[in-house]
Amino acid sequence: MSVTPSTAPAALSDQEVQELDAHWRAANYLAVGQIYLMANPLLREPLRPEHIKPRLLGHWGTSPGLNLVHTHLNRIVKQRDLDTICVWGPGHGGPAVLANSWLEGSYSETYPDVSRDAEGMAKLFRQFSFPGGVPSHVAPETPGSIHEGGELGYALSHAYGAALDNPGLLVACVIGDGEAETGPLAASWHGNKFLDPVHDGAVLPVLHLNGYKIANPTVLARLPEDELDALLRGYGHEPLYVSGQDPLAVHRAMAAALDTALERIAAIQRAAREDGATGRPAWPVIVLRTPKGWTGPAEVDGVPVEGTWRAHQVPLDQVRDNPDHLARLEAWLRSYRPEELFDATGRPLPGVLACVPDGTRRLGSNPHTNGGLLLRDLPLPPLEDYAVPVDKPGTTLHEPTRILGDLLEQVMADTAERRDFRLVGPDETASNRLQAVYAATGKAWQAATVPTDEHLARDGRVMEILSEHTCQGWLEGYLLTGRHGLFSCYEAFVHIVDSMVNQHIKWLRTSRGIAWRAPIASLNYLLTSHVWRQDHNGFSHQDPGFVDHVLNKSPEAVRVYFPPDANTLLATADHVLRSRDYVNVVVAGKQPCFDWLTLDEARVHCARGAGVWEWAGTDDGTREPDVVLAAAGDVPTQEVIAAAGLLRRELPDLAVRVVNVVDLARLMPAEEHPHGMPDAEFDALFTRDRPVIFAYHGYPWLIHRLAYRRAVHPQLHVRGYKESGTTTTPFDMVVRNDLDRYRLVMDVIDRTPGLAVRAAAVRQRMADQRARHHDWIREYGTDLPEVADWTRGS
Ligand SMILES: Cc1ncc(C[n+]2csc(CCOP(=O)(O)OP(=O)(O)O)c2C)c(N)n1
Ligand SMILES: [Mg+2]
Repeated sequence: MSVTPSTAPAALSDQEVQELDAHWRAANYLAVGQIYLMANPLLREPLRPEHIKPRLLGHWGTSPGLNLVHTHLNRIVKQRDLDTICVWGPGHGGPAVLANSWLEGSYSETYPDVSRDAEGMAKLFRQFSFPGGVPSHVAPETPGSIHEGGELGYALSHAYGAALDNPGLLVACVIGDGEAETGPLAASWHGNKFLDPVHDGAVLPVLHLNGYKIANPTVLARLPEDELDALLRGYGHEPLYVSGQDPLAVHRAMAAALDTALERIAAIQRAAREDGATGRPAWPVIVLRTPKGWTGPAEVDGVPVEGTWRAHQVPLDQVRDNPDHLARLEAWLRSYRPEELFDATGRPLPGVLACVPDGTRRLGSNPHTNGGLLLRDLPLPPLEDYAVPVDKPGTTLHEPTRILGDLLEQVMADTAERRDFRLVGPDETASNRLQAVYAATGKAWQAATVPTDEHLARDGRVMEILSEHTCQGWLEGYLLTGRHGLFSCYEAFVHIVDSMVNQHIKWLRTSRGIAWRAPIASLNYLLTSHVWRQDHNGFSHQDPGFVDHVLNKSPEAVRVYFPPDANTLLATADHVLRSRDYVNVVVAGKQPCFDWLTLDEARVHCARGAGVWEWAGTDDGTREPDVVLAAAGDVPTQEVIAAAGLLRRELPDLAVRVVNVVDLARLMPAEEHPHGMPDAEFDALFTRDRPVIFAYHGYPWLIHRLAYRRAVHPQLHVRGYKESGTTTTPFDMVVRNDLDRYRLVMDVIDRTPGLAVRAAAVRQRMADQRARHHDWIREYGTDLPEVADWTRGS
């Protein structure tokens, strides 16, 4: 099969082509200037070594392609008055996006000291990748960006997230051909099976086939054309090809491709919105095949550079010391004919700016890229409508996530018109017991359906794809453009997005320091189907380490919650869904769990983040407790309460304080985390010197890490998951990891001074119980009746 360009040349006048080319040359000039120059920005005098930055940093190779896309997006945005943003996958091409932002004036409006004249150009150049300046990548500091592009792979899922529920928005998305090799990017092509042409905007991918990554060719660039074409069509796209290296011909081809793409998009949207078409449309994708480092030095020191992998970063790297490199840089810069692009004061000439749209239509000024400006508070129903009654703690059971599902159903119903809340997850919404939401909205789906399917809907706002990366990327794109959402995930598999969440936390951390970036809704995780209750799946599904991972990150942007029952989960959810600029990790089980707190108690407990549960202990406040039993997590809470009950019965004169921690960061020092407890408060709660037996949901080391500075730390003994997992009974999981009530009682006896001898018989009974448990489950396959039927008070 032969692939012919599927676009007709646009009827551009020669003047239009010249103006587009002038804009592109100006952007290229500014990109090169940022990489190399710290003085003499307009080359008003011959280039000398002292004009050159001492450290040459940045990425040239992708920049001419990005500049081409930006120039041509300007044209169609202006011509068609489009509401458009662009996600720059090769975000390492920061010089290109900054250059365009400066040209269109967005940059100087955002940063007035970098004015659109010679003085501002000098600053623009100098600040790039310079100490105290701006990052070399597209970053939160870059006007018009929602995507860092440092860690490759997330461009297209971000673009889809931005387009969801933004029916008037066009989201262009440049995908590096290297980036296209990543797993996350490969999965995200399928976003087009979820995008509703009626309620969502359009995504226009531009596959940037410059042929190379850092040091290698790219897979897609070396496929025979018909194979690439088949691949993209297989992804459900209609490819439009632009290729060449003659700038004026490429301008014409690119303009034609964009015109065609926009016409196709308009036709798809019209068919769906006006004619009720329900087929899955083949959305256009532009394949842009131009040389890497196009217009840069063709060869350097005798080796080819332009159009090869050598163009990736800085093509001439000894400019200060090597006169030949210096002369070639000057020739390279002058090849853009800056005197035709900028006036005597350094301002871009009118012809250069002819394609640039105005005001908020400019890509660097579109409010969708500063989503907090558009954010509205989420309507959250009164928690009283969902709370479970608790007459006596530990006597009734509910599935916490199911209760939360009822609340989320209402949130979905209340946002049916405004469409600014999405629930994402890798195929686990129902498994995680949140299926009540389906009563209010369906699962987004544009592909084929069969009669046995359930809850699939073209306009659904639950997003389920078995790609945690894609879920994460969609949600990030959605939040960054000013909406709300929740990601529900199996606890063990959320690790798949470790690296993505790193980047999002970095983004939030940096954005907090940028005055013009308005706060956005937090990224909320509900981690369920957790380590302690993997009844179906066992060891492969057991890993509570995501919390360890996120707590390494900027503390000001991370919150971790362990609500121990249904009402505390409601109070926590209410809190996180109202919060801004955080990554909130909420870990809660889906299995029946004892109700400990009424809604009012849950609210104050969550507000405190950690507190004494007086009713559970024997610490009557008349003297210091002999021992503290602490818990974080639903299963550890149950074991601690059961252990406290055993101690009350077996050692009634022992003063046991029961502490529950719902907000893990409270354990951190106040100087290290905004939620951290001052020492005085911590010492009062946990004592300075009594044994503290801490039953924790995850890996025990984390609690030591968080509490190592506290006075009581030498007395702190943490029980948690120690990688002993399998498919077994719920109680056996805690026994295997020494987190069970009997082991906790033994810990108390072992660590409380004076108890070892006095309570030797009690300790022995506890050990015997563990032995009985061992034999019982092997004989009957279920937990001991006194464990399985345990309630507080029994
Ligand atoms: C996930 C990830 N892996 C590796 C890198 C290191 N890296 C930076 S740029 C690059 C090559 C990118 O090639 P491509 O996507 O084709 O971009 P372009 O050619 O437009 O520069 C690589 C591997 C990265 N940034 N992210
Ligand atoms: Mg490339």
